[in-house]
Amino acid sequence: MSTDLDHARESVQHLRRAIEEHNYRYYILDEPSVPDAEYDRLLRSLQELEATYPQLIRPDSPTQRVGAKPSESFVSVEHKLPMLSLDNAFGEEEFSDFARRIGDRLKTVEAVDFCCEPKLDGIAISLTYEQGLLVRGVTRGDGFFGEDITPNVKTVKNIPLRLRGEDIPQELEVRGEIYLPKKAFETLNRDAAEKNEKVFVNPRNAAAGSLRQLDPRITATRALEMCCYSVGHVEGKLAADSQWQMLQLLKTWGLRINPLTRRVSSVDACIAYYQDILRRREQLAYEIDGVVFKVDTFDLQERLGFVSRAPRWAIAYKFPAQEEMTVLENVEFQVGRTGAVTPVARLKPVFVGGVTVSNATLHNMDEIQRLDLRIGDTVIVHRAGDVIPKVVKVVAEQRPPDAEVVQIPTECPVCGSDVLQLENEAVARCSGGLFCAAQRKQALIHFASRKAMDIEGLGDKLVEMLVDLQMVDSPAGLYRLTADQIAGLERMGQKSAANLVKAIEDSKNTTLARFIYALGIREVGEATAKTLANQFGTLEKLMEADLEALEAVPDVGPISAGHIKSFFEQSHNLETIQAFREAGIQWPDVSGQDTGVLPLTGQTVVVTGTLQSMTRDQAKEILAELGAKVAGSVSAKTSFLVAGEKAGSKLAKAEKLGINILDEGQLTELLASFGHYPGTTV
Ligand code: 9MJ
Repeated sequence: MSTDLDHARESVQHLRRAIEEHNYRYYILDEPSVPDAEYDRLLRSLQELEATYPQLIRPDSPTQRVGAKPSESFVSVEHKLPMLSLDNAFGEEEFSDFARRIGDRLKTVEAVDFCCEPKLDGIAISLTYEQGLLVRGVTRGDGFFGEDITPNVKTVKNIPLRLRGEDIPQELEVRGEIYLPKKAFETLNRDAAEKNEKVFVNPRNAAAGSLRQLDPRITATRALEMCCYSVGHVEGKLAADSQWQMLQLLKTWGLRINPLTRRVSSVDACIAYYQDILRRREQLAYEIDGVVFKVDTFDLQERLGFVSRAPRWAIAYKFPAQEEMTVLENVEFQVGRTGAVTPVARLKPVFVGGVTVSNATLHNMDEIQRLDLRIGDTVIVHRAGDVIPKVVKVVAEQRPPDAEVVQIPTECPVCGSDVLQLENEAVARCSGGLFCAAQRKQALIHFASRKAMDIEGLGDKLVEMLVDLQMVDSPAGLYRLTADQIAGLERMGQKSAANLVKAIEDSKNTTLARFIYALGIREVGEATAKTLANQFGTLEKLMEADLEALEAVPDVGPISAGHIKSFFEQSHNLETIQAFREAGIQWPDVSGQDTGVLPLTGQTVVVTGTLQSMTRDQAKEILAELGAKVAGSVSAKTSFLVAGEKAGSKLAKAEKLGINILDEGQLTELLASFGHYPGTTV
């Protein structure tokens, strides 16, 4: 008869095999097949079983070492002091347990200061400086032996080859994390995808892959950075009594430490720090997966000591995982405004990045092929901040035998028209045009949107109803709706119906730029619509423009020029425009078009912060209509920045680049000099 112990032994063996396999994929192949959260769960289950049944612990259990064996391509070096790992806390309760344990051991938490550091998600590295000179860079490896990657480490630009400053110990081992900033990761992957080379699943794997290059010239092309957070073996005197002092010392020697490091003196302040860093996570230039709290003073650290492989005086308080595993239950196809047929993943609901996710974007069929995705597959879903969740990887070894290949439909799932894929285009499109209810709905939603005709109260749900009930078949049809018709709809009363009819009526007085944007011409966004309105001045001139004239417009390339021209060549579009005119849509002609020079032509402007006399969008609109190019971010090309209250990073960047900055008063003066006063429109 099998006992609990037998059962536990079996589970332990199973977990060890799985963890060893993940270690190999992660450390040796740089290609993990499961998300970190899943790996952490496996390791935890094993730790818990071994804690309950200590007789099952073996010296080679994954719980008994820090990582996997170093690769054989580099020389293995023994760390003079082992590079230990940190215990993790998942959730506030586990963090409070950690703080309580410290209090119990020291008989107080009142007098304990904590050093708080963001937990970088990179590769742990040890640097050895002799007489201030960098002599060695070694990976953590299994914590006891690592790989000597000195030539690669020397290519990391923010690692000093020689330390500066005073009182440097004759031998100093500094530890920290080498990582690839998010932007550099995206660029690296984009370039790799263009060349059909392997893309990395996340910045940490990209950093690992970059450091693992046998040819340091390749490593040198990767924009790696290092941030330091501790010292290892030291010969000579280290003039610091605490983690905080030590970090300041490292900084004076020219080593980078994290500028978000803080020292606090209560457990509540630690929790506030965690929450603050969690809030800023998305804005940081690099990935972090939690924060680390360390008892600050070295004498208290010594009193607390270590348990097996981790210090008792430190903890990594992890953020909710941004990657999780789930099952792809189906792939459905959605039809967008321009007919683009986009695959959407329907997932078994999974909690990731702080919310339950059941849909994820798949972009296009190329993406499905690149991922080799089949229905029934176990997949890794990534969700960061407010961005749409994304399927990043298939867990190939968990593919069921009946997993189904995804086929793009040959007919539109909404209207049944042919789905066509043009050469050189990644997306397939429904050829139904406004015959397709999906495209009609999206065209209406776009037409009514705030930056287009701005019809307040005409939301997505209402548009769906109007199209489904065949009350409106094109944007021009909106202008024929009566209050009685609308009042008959679900959840619509006489009052809201009357309001909507008024909003539709009010939208008839618009601007040329809004009208051009509302037409929904491919590749013509809000900014291009404004430029076109400014350049051509009247709709007639725009409709007559040939490719050459269109391409002469700033920001209009050959592709958008082609879309604009063909839009105005299609008879159904001309009929629609005629219908709008007949419905009474009108706008004033744009002045100044004859010379093509408006007061702010040639100037690139950025608007940031909160303005009092107008919204940011209104400010942008007026600036654009005065000829300025309104950009989203500050660069050396920015002519001036308009900074309202609570301006943040854009203001800081403009100051750094020495760019002209206008406050709201100066903006109002500038606009007034061109005849614009708050509350008026162009
Ligand atoms: C990271 N990953 O940012 C430690 N870490 O301290 C920080 N890691 C650490 N500290 C002792 N900030 C062992 C690991």
